[in-house]
Amino acid sequence: MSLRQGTRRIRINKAWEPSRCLSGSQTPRIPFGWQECRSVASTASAERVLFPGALNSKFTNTLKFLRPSANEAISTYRVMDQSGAVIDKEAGVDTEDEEALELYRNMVCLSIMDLLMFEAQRQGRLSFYMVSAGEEGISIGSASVLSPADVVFCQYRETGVYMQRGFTLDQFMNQLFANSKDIGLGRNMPVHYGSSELNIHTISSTLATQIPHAAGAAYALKLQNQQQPEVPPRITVCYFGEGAASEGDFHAALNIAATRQVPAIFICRNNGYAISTPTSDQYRGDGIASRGAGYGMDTLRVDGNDIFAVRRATKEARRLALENGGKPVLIEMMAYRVGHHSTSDDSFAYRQKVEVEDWKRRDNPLTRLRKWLESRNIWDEAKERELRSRLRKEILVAFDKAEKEKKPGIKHAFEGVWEDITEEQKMHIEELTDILQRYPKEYDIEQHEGGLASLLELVKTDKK
Ligand SMILES: Cc1ncc(C[n+]2csc(CCOP(=O)(O)OP(=O)(O)O)c2C)c(N)n1
Ligand SMILES: [Mg+2]
Repeated sequence: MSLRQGTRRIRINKAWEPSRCLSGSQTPRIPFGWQECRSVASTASAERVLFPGALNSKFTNTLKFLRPSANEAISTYRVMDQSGAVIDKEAGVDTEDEEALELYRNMVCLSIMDLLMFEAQRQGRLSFYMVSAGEEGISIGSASVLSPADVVFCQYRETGVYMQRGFTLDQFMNQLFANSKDIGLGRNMPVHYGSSELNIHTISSTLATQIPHAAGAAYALKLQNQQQPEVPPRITVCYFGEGAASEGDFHAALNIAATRQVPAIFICRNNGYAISTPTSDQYRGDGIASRGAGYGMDTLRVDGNDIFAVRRATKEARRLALENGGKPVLIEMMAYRVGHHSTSDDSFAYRQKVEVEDWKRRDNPLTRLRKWLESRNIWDEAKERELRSRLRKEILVAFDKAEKEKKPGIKHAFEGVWEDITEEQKMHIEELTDILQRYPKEYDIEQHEGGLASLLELVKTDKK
């Protein structure tokens, strides 16, 4: 099988060659990669279905519907139990003590930042915020085993991915305050971070749009990986919630990723809720993992409170995603959304407080890792107190600095889409200048870098 690219033909995957596929006269070889077959011919005596749409299915005269509710639910992969004890001592945790300590520090940092930012929003100092409580292990654990060159697409509850990849406290705070130092120039709402330097696409509020983007980017990477064999191959990693998986975009993306066999990991954070909608109202099947199997993908369900399981699963998924030139993998990470959906939500309007308290007490990615660290005698209460107090200070220093920065120049509202300012934009700039000058009390333009001059300069410097 080959793809046309200009006049060159690029070899994709040996297993796709029609000569290696079934023909009616051959005895089907199972488990041959039947999904990859392209040409088949049926014979009168065939014992298996050879319609092009469902290859290699045995004929049966038993009338029996598939009944998923009668099956055992898909198992959930774990490395350590709730008390932090490793289940398979021989397999261990694949993590050195020093690395486990770093992961723990990042998880604690994220949880403290979340608490402080949530409070800051309540004080009216930030306009909006979303916490990751209960899901710190998923974002930090999975990001910790990726290559920095892998291309990441997030939803919005993956602040830990940014933190693990090196987004600094200053960068978080500058984005949250939409100040002049924000990489996004204050154009996005809080927590919708982005970093080309860290290979993470900017977050978009519109649910699930990142999933087809990730499938498309993975297809581009598949071609790049083949064209540049001297460069280490890359994959895309796409995060989304189980609620986003109800969007059509999810299905379209997984299907195209599967049919094109692209190197991608789709990580679903199943935290039980899509704002106020519980999973019981979102789907009737066995979570999101059952859908991966439906699209013909390698799929795994993982205990998201177990950072070692998250890491091992993601590492193996990355290896699989690069097998035979590429294939998509789905991981469903199970969690519980401990916090409210966002600062605009009061979750006790639709769930019992006791349910949340129970989850906080019963299981948590931070306490599990802490128990493991303590069992190895590399962590204790004194270290915990010192770490928390140091991180709290560091976060507050970055917060104060960012709060004092000026807002981005108003000109940025007009830049970045067209190469030159258009005639229509010039009209808008004139109208805006007029309004800002007429209502100085309502619009404090001096808090924006360059004040009104930044806007006027935009029209003046435009050559056309
Ligand atoms: C296309 C679209 N529809 C609806 C919304 C409103 N909305 C924002 S977040 C959300 C819930 C998403 O839930 P999930 O994907 O499970 O992620 P979680 O918040 O649980 O992390 C909804 C419905 C939106 N942003 N975009
Ligand atoms: Mg959810």
